[in-house]
Amino acid sequence: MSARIATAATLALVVPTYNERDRLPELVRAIFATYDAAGIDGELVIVDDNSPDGTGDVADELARSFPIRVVHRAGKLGLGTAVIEGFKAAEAEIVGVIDADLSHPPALVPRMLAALQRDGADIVIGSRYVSGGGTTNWETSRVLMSRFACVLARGLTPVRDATSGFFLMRRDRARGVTISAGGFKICLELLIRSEPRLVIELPYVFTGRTVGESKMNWKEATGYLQQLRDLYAYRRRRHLPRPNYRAERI
Ligand SMILES: Nc1nc2c(ncn2[C@@H]2O[C@H](COP(=O)(O)OP(=O)(O)OP(=O)(O)O)[C@@H](O)[C@H]2O)c(=O)[nH]1
Ligand SMILES: [Mg+2]
Repeated sequence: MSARIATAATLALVVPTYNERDRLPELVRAIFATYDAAGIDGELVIVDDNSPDGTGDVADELARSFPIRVVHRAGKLGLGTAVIEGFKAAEAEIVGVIDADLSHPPALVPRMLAALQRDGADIVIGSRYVSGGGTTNWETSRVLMSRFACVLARGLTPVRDATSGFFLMRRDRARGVTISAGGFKICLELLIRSEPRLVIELPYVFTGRTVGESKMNWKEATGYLQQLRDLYAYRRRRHLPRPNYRAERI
């Protein structure tokens, strides 16, 4: 019997899903088309929380045609822990997160990967709030809330879009990071607790969800305030220096 030596992929994108059955196939096709076009040896990890709409079955079906690992969790355990579980299930040394609702353009991923590999960044963030970035199809109230959330985080990090759900990082930096109970904004959590030396933001235009239900509610908002309180305390306790930081133009 001949042994096949499997080499780990370069990049693993994690897609956390909860009731995203209708959008997932399009996202998966777009991600692998981007990998192909850019020559990226990439994999995909879908972490589904037993979505009532059957997203988990759709993911299993897609895994027959694409190099996808599917992690099935018993119930809705939250976005933050889904991302951390996805990172653990990945083999690649560079990991990232992209939402399933087509809000984030996979076409930015090759640029993000280059910023990690070429420039030695520890975290690269797809950013709505640096020059060249923006939002479309998002109600003004959501934009204002999102901007306010980012302003509240400015005492923790120089990053303009610290609540972004679209980022890449080195997996070894995420290892051992324990996220706090209210850690819904996983990017912010990792930006502080993984203690990066260099963070880069790249602009993109976010598209508000066109299908499905928004999960934004008061519970999320108060959870975010708790998360901020924990992170400010953590940063003070650890006397963390601010990382080197730059925003790039596309
Ligand atoms: N596995 C898992 N995924 C989740 C959970 N909550 C949200 N997600 C997924 O995480 C991503 C981001 O969630 P969204 O609901 O789009 O959050 P948002 O962008 O802040 O708000 P809306 O787009 O307005 O709903 C999506 O791919 C969701 O399907 C969860 O509890 N578990
Ligand atoms: Mg969304």
